[in-house]
Amino acid sequence: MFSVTLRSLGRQVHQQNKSLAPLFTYSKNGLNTEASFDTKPFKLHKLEEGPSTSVTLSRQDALKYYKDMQMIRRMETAAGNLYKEKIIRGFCHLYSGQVCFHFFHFLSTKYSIKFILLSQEACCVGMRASMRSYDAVITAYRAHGWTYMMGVDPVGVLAELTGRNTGCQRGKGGSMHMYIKNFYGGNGIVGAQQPLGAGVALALKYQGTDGVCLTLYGDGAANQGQLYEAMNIAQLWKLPVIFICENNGYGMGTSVDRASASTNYYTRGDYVPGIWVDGMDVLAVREATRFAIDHCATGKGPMVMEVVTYRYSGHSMSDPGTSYRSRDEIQEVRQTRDPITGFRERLLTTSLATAEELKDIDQEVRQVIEDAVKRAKADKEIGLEELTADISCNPIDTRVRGVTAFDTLTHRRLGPAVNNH
Ligand SMILES: Cc1ncc(C[n+]2csc(CCOP(=O)(O)OP(=O)(O)O)c2C)c(N)n1
Ligand SMILES: [Mg+2]
Repeated sequence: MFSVTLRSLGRQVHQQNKSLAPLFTYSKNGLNTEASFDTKPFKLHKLEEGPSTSVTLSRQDALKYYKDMQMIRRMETAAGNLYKEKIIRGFCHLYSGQVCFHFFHFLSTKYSIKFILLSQEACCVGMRASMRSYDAVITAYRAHGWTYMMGVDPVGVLAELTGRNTGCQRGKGGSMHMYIKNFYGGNGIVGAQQPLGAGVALALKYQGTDGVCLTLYGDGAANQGQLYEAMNIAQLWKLPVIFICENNGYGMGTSVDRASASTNYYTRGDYVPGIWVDGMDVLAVREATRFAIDHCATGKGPMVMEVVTYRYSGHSMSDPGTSYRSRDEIQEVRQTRDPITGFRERLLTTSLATAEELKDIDQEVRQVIEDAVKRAKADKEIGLEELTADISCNPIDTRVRGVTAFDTLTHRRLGPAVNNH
């Protein structure tokens, strides 16, 4: 039932990665300062030239990407455990390999609605590596990894999930509603962020910057009409937006082959140029993103990027993810395409890092996440008076409906507005 397309693509990627001979430069201590790799070829739609398939990686960047991917995976594992302990309530979609937890925290502490997300670390780490400080991002509900990559530390993410005042939204947003400067969040309605991303791109253009908005959505959301409305206006107005389809093979329990008349998502913008990218290779994602940003920032209009990845877990915490695909399929991806294992092997075979160094990073990451979990459990929740604060940037009405229309609460501004255009 699983996407035959994805499975065969996965095998091709694996075979090609194995046969690609890296080039490297030795430094004195026997470790390389830099190495070059070939990525799997990008597939192009309405483009004469694509990103370079020959990529260079510095040792410094290599260690950073490795650490970031491990941090996201451990953070998501910790979120999964906190959810199982019932300390995180509500929605939770993980992004590890691609995992994501959504959850509406404060108002849903009494309900145990389960959700999870899975294995897509290379996607956000690779994209972030090519972004400039003023580029923007908006994504769907698998937002934890992106929140971290845009500058929130693991305490800010995990404490948000447990609804504490040290969470990045002071515990009022939860899994699907995390934000920081230039990050327009987690959005829980499938497809809703696609026109919003075009709007953010319009704002960037209107303000006279050459900033680009990375607008992410899943393969399931790629069948939503509003995506095509957004693409139409983006092409007409040459908006600097990259429509990024994270194709993880499934929308909830439905495989791409069952849901989409065309699974070539990179071509589905029709008149919008597109690129197909191996989303399990952080370097391929980095190069493709650099290319797409350059395209959009130079006034050529939008671009579509299909990033092929996978989710190990079910859709959410309540989905074991085994009724619509086989355990063998998941195992095969873990063994042949895992973004972290594959990258680790590359670093070791090219002597960009030693096994000891990577072990030290693993240990450091483990400690950071352990400490963040302690904080996420121990920190305080906000008081009731803050529950209705900071809802609007410039509130017209200072009274907010409470449990009933007759039981109102006061709206106050406590903190500065973020992303206030
Ligand atoms: C408008 C809307 N319809 C349905 C849902 C329920 N729903 C939540 S996630 C999801 C599947 C989305 O799949 P995909 O876009 O591939 O994202 P992934 O979970 O694979 O990251 C659906 C149907 C929703 N949240 N919003
Ligand atoms: Mg999907």
